[in-house]
Amino acid sequence: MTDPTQPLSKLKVLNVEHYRNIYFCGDIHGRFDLLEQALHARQFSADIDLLVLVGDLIDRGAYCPQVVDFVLEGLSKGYAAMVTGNHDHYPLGDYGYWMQNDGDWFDRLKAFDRNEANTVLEKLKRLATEPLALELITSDARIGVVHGDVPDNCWQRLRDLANDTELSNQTEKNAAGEPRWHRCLLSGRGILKAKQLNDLAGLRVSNIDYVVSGHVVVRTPEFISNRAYIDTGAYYTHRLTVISLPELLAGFNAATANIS
Ligand SMILES: [Mn+2]
Repeated sequence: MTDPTQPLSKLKVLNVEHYRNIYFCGDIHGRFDLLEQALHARQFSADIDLLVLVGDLIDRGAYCPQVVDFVLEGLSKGYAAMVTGNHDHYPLGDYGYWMQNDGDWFDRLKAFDRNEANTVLEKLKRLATEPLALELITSDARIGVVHGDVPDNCWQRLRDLANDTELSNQTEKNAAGEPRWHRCLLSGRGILKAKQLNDLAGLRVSNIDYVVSGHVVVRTPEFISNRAYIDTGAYYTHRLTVISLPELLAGFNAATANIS
């Protein structure tokens, strides 16, 4: 089993050109029912398609263990790739903090079946070691994936941080289980500030074609500059966004056309 104190993996570069279809999925938050529906509607094939998750797999929804099992299987079989969200790190932080932040499903599971809860906790610790950022090489573009924000809106800065061995060995965490320098990656809400300051152009991330994120709830997938926000608040809106690569690229093209 994975050692939870090991340095977190940060940036993973994946060539995904060989998949038939690539889908990007917003924050699931335990809504395995919606995930199943969406994959069925898309005729998702675990043999030839890839599902890219922007993090926050657990908490709030009713089917957290099912989401965890599906994603763990997908990671090992190659039909899923993910970045971690803030909620995916809570199981490594203070228990009380997690419980106060929608982890109560786990408390109930523990009261009901302690052994099963321990098994699930081990799986959650394994998921928390997944990368904070993905860099996907597709035949059309290089696409970054993070749950929150990119440090300094510069993908090269992220690469440099990920390669910094001193930072990589840093295991100090806050109550939320997050190593400090990762905070903007996991919990950044730059889009809100940019909207407030009316500086949407400032959201552009340099040194990468496009960036896809979750964490901030939007009504429908929102495209601003070279960024896409795809968390449509599944756990309470009952709408989980699963968007294909061509749909995503069309969204970016439309956003670019609006600016010029
Ligand atoms: Mn989040």
